[in-house]
Amino acid sequence: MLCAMTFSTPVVWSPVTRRHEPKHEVWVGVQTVGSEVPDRVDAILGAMGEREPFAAHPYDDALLERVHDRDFLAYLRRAHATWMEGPYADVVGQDRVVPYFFPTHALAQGMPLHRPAAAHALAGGYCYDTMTVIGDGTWEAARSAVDVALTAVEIVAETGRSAYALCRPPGHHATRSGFGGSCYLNNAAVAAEGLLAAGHRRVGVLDLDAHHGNGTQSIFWEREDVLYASLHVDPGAGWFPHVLGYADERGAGAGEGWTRNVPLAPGTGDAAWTAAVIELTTWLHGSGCTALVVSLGVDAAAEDPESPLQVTRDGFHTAGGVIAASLRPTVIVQEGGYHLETLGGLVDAFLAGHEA
Ligand code: SP5
Ligand code: ZN
Repeated sequence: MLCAMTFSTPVVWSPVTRRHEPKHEVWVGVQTVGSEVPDRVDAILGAMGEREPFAAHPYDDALLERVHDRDFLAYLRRAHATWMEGPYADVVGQDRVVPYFFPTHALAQGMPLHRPAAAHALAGGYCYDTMTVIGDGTWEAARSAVDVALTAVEIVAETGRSAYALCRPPGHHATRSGFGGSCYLNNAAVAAEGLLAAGHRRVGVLDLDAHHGNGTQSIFWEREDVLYASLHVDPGAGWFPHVLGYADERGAGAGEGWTRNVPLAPGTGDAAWTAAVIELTTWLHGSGCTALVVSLGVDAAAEDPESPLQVTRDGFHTAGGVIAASLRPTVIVQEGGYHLETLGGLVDAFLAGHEA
């Protein structure tokens, strides 16, 4: 007799994602302990139970180059080696690339800027904060996270069901030509391109991370084939990324109306958070998306040190179920989540809700 089997989500990962070790992040001029640490990978893997792990396959740069500028990719690939040729490690003991100079509009005032010669000046042309350092292994880890995402896309394209990509470092703050917010390469955006390449004509990105995914939003801002929907702590209440993630951002040009943001007040818990998940999932489904990328940050959790949202395991379980009931196939891409003791359980709760 046939019995109904519960679907078990395949878990794609790569040991290379552990190679990025930020060690520290500079915040308000102070060196603090890094939050986006390699232990996150093991915390999540340790909570995956019976789910089958898959090692990522290598992919060429074709889909990555649809998301990021070639100049940006060339910079990121070489940034640490170039930095180590400079005197920084000897003079100040700094073996990570950390920008100190930012050629923003405040400096340029509309004039054309020359490319800086010094590595310590060049970094601020690509990196928009002081928290997202580059060390030995950062490029290899970030590039392997893209392979993790693309392997999950391939599984989803074959099965028509869901797969979980244990990407690290995260990606949703990375723009076409810039990085920040602990993100270097935009794994979720590459996954969306992968789903388009697999034949989907309209793909939704649902961003559950506690922070607005400004990178993903910007990459698809003027596009109608990838819709971006995000719920996150209100940047207007003082939270990263500060200048983007407001409800009035709706896309432009061909993408006009295809971006949606739901900013949430600090302290928001399960009820309002899951209501926003339902609202945005329903919108993506109703807009004709035939596949979904979930940017699964679990830093909206009450225990998380990086956000004031108060979501519980129940909230993540409910979100997983809501998404499964509405829109498949789904590539679930790991973003933030920093409380090592509860991180794995939160991802497990989302996947269990998704499998139920
Ligand atoms: C992917 C993701 O969740 N990125 C988070 C980016 C927001 N980080 C803001 C950090 C603000 C300062 N936190 C102090 C931490 C001290 N170690
Ligand atoms: Zn986050």
